[in-house]
Amino acid sequence: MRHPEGLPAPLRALDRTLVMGILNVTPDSFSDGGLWSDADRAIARGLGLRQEGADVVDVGGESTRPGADRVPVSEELDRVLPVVTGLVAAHVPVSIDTMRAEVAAACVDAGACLVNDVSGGGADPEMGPWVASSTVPYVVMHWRGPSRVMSQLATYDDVVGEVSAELRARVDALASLGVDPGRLILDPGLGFAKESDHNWQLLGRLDALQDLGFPLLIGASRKRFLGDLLADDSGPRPLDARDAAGDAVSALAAAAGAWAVRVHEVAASRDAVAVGRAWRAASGESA
Ligand code: PMM
Repeated sequence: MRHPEGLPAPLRALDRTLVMGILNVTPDSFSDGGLWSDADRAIARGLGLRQEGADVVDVGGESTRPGADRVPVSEELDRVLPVVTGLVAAHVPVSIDTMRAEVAAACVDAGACLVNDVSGGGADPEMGPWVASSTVPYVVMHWRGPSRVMSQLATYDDVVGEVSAELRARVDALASLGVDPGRLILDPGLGFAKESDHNWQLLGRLDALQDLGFPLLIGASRKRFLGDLLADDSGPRPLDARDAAGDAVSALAAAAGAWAVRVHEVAASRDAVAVGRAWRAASGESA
């Protein structure tokens, strides 16, 4: 497995797709909003995710569900910092899911080992320069605009070509600020300014995204396109009944050579990743 520069040694030693467990410390995230908004409960949940087999726990303090408004930076910090600190103290590898340089810096100072930015540096002009000054890996997710307006931005002639070109442009912008491209991870941003069909086209062409030459992170867990896929007469499949479909995506992403999957339910995704890895190895590809 090709890992990004700056990843802690115990994670670099893993020769498989990593599993990132999701911990949203928000009152309003679409899938787990409100469940872990108290710091002690959030820390307990993070420890639980680690025990289930999460390689990294991704802590986020701002909902990105379609239509969501931004929260003030002080509130985001109040939500995430105690949780990051508590998990780091318990030796859990932590990633911070934020679009703000100030939050990224505070959490990395507190011991977070990775920054996951759904805006790929597009939301905060301070983020790129901060990333250049830091040493941790940085996730550049494909993003076209804030959650409040993103569903209006889901127009593509060639979604795979356009997402690839827009990710490439973000990488070039970061490199021009002095960021070492070896520290970057790319993510197609499933569900972010994407309709269901756009997400499937991106998943079906992970090879094209791999050709960009960076480790890939895939976040499909519990998203609306899985609910739409499994819809029946009563409507889309509810959030809490989408995990088997998410596990299938984890297996297929690992078989395609993804660097990591970002999931709500960790144990089954660990198994799914093991299946994908064996499948890939049997086809003659390295992990
Ligand atoms: N999705 C969400 C939040 N953060 N980060 C990355 N890198 N990729 C994603 O697909 C992604 C993300 C929204 O989903 P959630 O509410 O289930 O956390």
